[in-house]
Amino acid sequence: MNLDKIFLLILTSKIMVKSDTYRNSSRYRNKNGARWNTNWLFGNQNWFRSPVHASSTNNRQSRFLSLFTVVNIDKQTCVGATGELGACLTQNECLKRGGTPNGSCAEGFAFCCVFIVTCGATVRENGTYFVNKGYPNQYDGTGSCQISLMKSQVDVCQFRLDFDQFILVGPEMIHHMCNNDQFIVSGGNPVPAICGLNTGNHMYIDSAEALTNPVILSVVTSGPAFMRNWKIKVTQIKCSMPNRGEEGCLQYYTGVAGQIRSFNYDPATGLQLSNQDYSICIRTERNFCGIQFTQCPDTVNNRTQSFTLSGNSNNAVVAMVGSTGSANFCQADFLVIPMAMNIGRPPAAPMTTVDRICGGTFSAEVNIMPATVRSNVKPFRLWFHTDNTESPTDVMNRGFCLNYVQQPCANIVS
Ligand SMILES: [Ca+2]
Repeated sequence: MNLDKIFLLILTSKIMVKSDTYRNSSRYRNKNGARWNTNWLFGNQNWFRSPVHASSTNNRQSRFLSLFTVVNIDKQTCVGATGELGACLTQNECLKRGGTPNGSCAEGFAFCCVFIVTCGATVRENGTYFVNKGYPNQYDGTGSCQISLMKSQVDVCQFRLDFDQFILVGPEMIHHMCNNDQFIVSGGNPVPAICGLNTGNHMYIDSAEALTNPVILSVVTSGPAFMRNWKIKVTQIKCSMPNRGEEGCLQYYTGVAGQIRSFNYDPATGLQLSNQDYSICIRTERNFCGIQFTQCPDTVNNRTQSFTLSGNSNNAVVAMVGSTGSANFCQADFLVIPMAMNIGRPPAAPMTTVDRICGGTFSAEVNIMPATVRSNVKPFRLWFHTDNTESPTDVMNRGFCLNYVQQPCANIVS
């Protein structure tokens, strides 16, 4: 008899005990006088609810039906003892699939099976964590560490990468190129290489339904000593899942309000990365028609540097807008917000909006004062572009951090 069967037998006994306990303790009558029990198993987890007809000869049969229900709901998501998400499995099944039992679940009868891999692994499990060699210790080595992502099921369309920890060497100071360390994604849609500090950020990688080639995640490390650390959660998303991101969006946000940051944005040590080209999408929530953006607070620098895309950010730099003009327009590095306009402006005729915004201040007008910028066109989608040059014109630019709030359709004045 294998471990799985033992597990089921134990579970059966447990259900019997529970069922009898509840039969004795929680018997009710409904309005017509019929007696019934509501039998909750696994308490707060709400895994399983089964009515038990107390006076019925079907009691035993009912409990056997309950057993099959329990078997079917196995493999629920659980939280492991060290905080990672895993799948609730028997120890046997967990080890067979290459996982690590990490704490218990199902009231102690199963294990929270966590999948953690490092260099050289081929991943087939949804919810796998890609960590640096020696994790949870930091890594101070050089070389290339890569894993291959295979789809866990044929109808997977996307991989979501959550950077739970992402500390690599940042870009060089002159042109902000990731020359020492790089995180590279290949095999899916084009993804810009990134480096530096990206903890808390994320990426979506599209992989069309019919595609079977692996998506490769690589961390290349080189240069002087540096204590690196990475832990990237890889979630596989089926084509039909409601949490699927819109196609072509490297970043995808949901919710009425949130925060968007360029890669390696950090008010203290971060620098805007060169050679970026990607789109950032925000799901339009129900009954919302517009979106507003403001710069994040910057508690580190005297003058806020939470939107510094071009110019010398050691000094105050105005907002620059548009793609042409005699001065203060955006050609090298910019954020595209379609039909952008500052709020609080009296409507002009014709209405003046811009698409590209750059410079060292966030505003849809050439101005030294930060503004709240709105866009009333759907979908809510931004594009970020940087070239391969910074110095000597562009110095100490940090990229952007913006807070967004969607606006109810009722509030939109066209
Ligand atoms: Ca540039």
